[in-house]
Parts: sequence; C-alpha cells; structure tokens
Amino acid sequence: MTPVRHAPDAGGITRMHAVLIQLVSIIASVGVGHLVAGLFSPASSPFQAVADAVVRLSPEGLTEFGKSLDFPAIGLPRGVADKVGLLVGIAVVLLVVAALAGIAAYHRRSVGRAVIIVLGVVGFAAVCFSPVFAPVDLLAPLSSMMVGLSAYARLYHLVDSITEPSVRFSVPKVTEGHPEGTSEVPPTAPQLVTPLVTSPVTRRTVLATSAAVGVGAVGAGAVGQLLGAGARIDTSARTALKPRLQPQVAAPPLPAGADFAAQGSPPFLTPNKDFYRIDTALRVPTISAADYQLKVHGMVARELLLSYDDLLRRPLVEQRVTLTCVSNPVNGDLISNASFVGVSLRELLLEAGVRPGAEQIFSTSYDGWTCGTPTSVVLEPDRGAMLALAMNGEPLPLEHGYPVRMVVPGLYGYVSATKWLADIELTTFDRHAYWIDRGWAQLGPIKTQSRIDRPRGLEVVRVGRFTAAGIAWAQHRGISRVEVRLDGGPWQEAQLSTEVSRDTWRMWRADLTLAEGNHAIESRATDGNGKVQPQQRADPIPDGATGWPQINFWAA
Ligand SMILES: Nc1nc2c(c(=O)[nH]1)N[C@H]1C(S)=C(S)[C@@H](COP(=O)(O)O)O[C@H]1N2
Ligand SMILES: [Mo]
Repeated sequence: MTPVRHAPDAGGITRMHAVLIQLVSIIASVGVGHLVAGLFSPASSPFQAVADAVVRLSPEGLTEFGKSLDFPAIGLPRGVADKVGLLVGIAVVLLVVAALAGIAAYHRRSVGRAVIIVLGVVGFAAVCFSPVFAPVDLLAPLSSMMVGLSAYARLYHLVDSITEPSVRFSVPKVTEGHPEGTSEVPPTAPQLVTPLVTSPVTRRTVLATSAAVGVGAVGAGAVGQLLGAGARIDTSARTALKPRLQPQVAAPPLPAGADFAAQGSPPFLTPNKDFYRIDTALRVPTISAADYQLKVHGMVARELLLSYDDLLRRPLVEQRVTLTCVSNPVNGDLISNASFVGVSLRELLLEAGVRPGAEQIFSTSYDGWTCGTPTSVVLEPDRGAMLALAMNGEPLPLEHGYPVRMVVPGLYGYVSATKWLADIELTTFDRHAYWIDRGWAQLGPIKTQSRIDRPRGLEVVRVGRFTAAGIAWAQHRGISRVEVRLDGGPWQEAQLSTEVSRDTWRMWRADLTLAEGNHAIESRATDGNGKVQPQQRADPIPDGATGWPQINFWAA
C-alpha cells in the first residue's frame, strides 16, 4: 500500500481547505443547534440565545442606538431592523472567528478544535443563563457542540486519508516459487491495477465533503427556523377569538375632527401594522390563548391563577390609549394610538387583595423581560389600567403582546406596557425591573410633548399660505393648548383637534404666511393642568426627552 503522507498538521491540504473545514464545522454546529431547538424549544437555539444575551448584556447606549436604527432601503420598520442587524452582525463575527481559527488550525489542529469548544460553551452558557431556561433547552446546545466537534474530526480524518499521488498503484501478490516446486519464472513487473480497491481520497474529496456538510447544515438551520416558526400560533385560533372580544363597555363613538390627517397629522387611530414596536424579543414569543396562564402573587391576600377564559369572563372594557416609548427623541415617532379592549387591572388587584407596602407591580413576560409599575397609579379608580386582549378590533397582534399585555395610560411603556404578560408579583421597589439597572428611572410618567409633522425637516414648500400640523400628548392629563412660532417670532395659538380622551394624543394645525427663504418652526404644548412643556433640552435617558421641537425648512 502506498503510505499516506503525514505532513505535520496540514496533512497535504492548503490553508484554504483548513479555513473551509473550520467554517463548515462551525456552520454544522450552529445549523444543527438551530434544528434541534426548532424541534424542542425554539428559544434554546445557541445562536438565538447568544443574540438574546447580547441584547441583555449590552449597555443602555448600544440598545438605544439599536432602537433608533432604521433601514428604509430594505423596508424594515423600526423595532425589526435592529433585530435583523444584530443577528446579521453576530453571524459575521462568527464567520470571521471561524476563518481566523481555520488559519490557525492549518498549523495546529487542536486550535481549531478548541475554538469549536469555546464557541459551544458560549452558546451553552447563553442558553443556560437565559431568563426562560428549562431543562429541555440543554438538548440544542449539547447537540450543537457534539456535531461541531464530530464534523471537524471527520473532515480531518478525511484529510488524513488523502492518498498521494491521487492515482494509486498496487503491487499484486507475487508467489514465492511454485507450489509444486517447478521452476517457472514468477512475474516480475508490478501491474497497474484498475479499478482501485477503494475510491481515492483527494483534496477534492475534502472540498466536496465539506461543501456537502455545509449545505446540509444550512438546510438543517433553515428547517429549524421553519419548525420554530411552525410552533407559532395557530393563527385560526387567534382569529376565532375576535367575536369573543366585544366589549361590554364600549368607548363612545369617535367624534368628527379627531385628527388633521388631511393636513399632515397621523390618523387618530394607528393601524396595527403601523403601530411602533419596541421590545427586546429577537423572536416574537408565541403563546396560545388556550395554554395561557397568568399568576398574580407576592404581597397579596389571595394568589390568583387566571386562564385566558377566566379573563374573558370578566367585564371587557374598551379604551383608547396612546402608548409612548421613553426613548422617543424630540420629534421622534415612537408613539402610536390604539383602541384596546381588556379587563380592569385595578379590579383584579382588589380581588387579590394588595397588602400594605406593596409599592410595585412587578410584571414578567413570557420571554423573561420585566417591568415595574407603581401600585398606587394602577389602583387609582379613574386611571384605566388594564390587561388588554384586543387592539383596534382584533386579538392583540403577536408583536404587540398576544395573548395578553398590560396598558396603563400616562406611563411610558417600559414601566407599564408588558407584552406577553406571564406573571404579576406585588412587591417593593427593592426589586429592579429590566431597564432600571440599565440607567432608566424607576418612575416613568409621560412628559408633555409636541411634535411637528408638517413641514418635514428641510422640506421646500410654497411661498404664501401654509398649514403646519402635528401632534401633542400628555397622557392622563390631557392637552389644553398648542402654540407654534415661526423664526423665533411671537407664539401663535394652533387649532386643536376634538379631544377624544385625556389618555390619547391630540392633533394641532396652524396657518402661517411664509415669505421666500429659509424658516424655522417650533411648537410647545400645554397639558390639562396648565403646565407648558419645558424648553430645556434633555436626552431620553433616564426619564424621557424634553425640549421644543424645531423644524427647518424653505419656502420658494
Ligand atoms: N415583553 C416585553 N414587553 C414590553 C417591552 C419588552 O421589551 N418586552 N418593551 C416595553 C416598551 S419599552 C414599550 S415602549 C412598549 C412598546 O409596546 P409596542 O411594541 O406594542 O408599541 O412595550 C413595553 N413592553
Ligand atoms: Mo419603551
């Protein structure tokens, strides 16, 4: 037999082969991890878990940056673009690490193996330290690591079997003399033997096998993704809930003139598909209403365990509430308005019996996000704090918290609007919710603000009569007045849309006369208590942006 060439670690391959083997092993590891997760527990995909951990561990600045990322070019709405960007970023980092490890492995195979182990451990840790960890979640990271290591071992086994040269010669057995002792001359020359005993292993075999493993791994990952998505809600079950979500106490009909959409304000109700979205969930949690359970516990007289049907047996009320994100910058668009149908959270808490000293309603979502709401606010009789089940006439969209979310008028979302609500614990403020340890304030009442929607920044409009338009909000206090001024001149009172509720935004419009040239328009709102929004500019962190919005534009 021709001896296999034993070059130190390279084994007759090039650097390119080593990089390929490393990439393919890591892709196999990630792909199979994703597949196994898709089969058993979608959130346990090591890749997914690492991305989730990056979100959890990232400093406030990074998360805030991500929140405001916008990719209009590829048509992704906010709240989605940052998530896709993060996943792509992690994939790129992984590929770069794999390529570097492959180069190192060309000289020392143990380095390549060690990198697979380290990545496996990172994925394993991310899964184990997830806030929603369950033992079944161990399957995906374990199989991921095993497959990565075995792909690596097998591909290098193939490398070690490379025969050189690629066409093999074989020497036939030569008989040592004639059995009968005759003096016949045995054949002397070796013969070229074809076909070969086994098909030869060449560098091309290594390439082809690696490619096949890579394609298989990507396929496995894709199947895992589909399975995970298949674990998504049975959409027909969600739609079937619609007739059961009719409110007993309907909101009064919308008055005419609730918006100035014709002049450039948003419509009074934001369609669900346009409703802003903010959350830390890289994959939208999918909980079926049939399996839904809400636990109310902690400093209460009686613990409650409620199913979706239990909630449906309670009186359903309809309320229009404008939700706002604390990280909304001045003139930003992290604000939307919807009609919600749900049950009174106050009634529920009264039934559980809140014990004295329970200052905080600590809520946890199915994806492990946490939120702290002041109990005193939720218990106010006219606050309208609710557990919402429907939004704009349909069961909550998955992205907005299906099947149940909290809504508390007048508080920023991060302290009140828990989506995919799983657990409510009455406790003190000693316990810190998700954003509190990331630099945001414990209390988050919504600040009085206004926004200029028309003109747009740097827009060129016609000289002469021009109608500016926008919105103003001070949920639960209401808006009593909006003023605008042009080029630092005198304040001019804007016309307000008909008030629908003090928990919702109000639109404004103002007629201006524009001379040719560049202009600046500013706005300021006054809340229902007569307090004017402050001029002082403040960043969103820690408790919401302040400052008068200003738009620069041209008239020509
Ligand atoms: N489970 C969960 N609920 C959450 C969040 C989150 O990250 N996870 N973000 C909150 C924040 S910061 C805001 S502003 C609102 C946004 O709700 P929306 O996405 O329906 O507009 O949801 C709140 N509820
Ligand atoms: Mo938010």
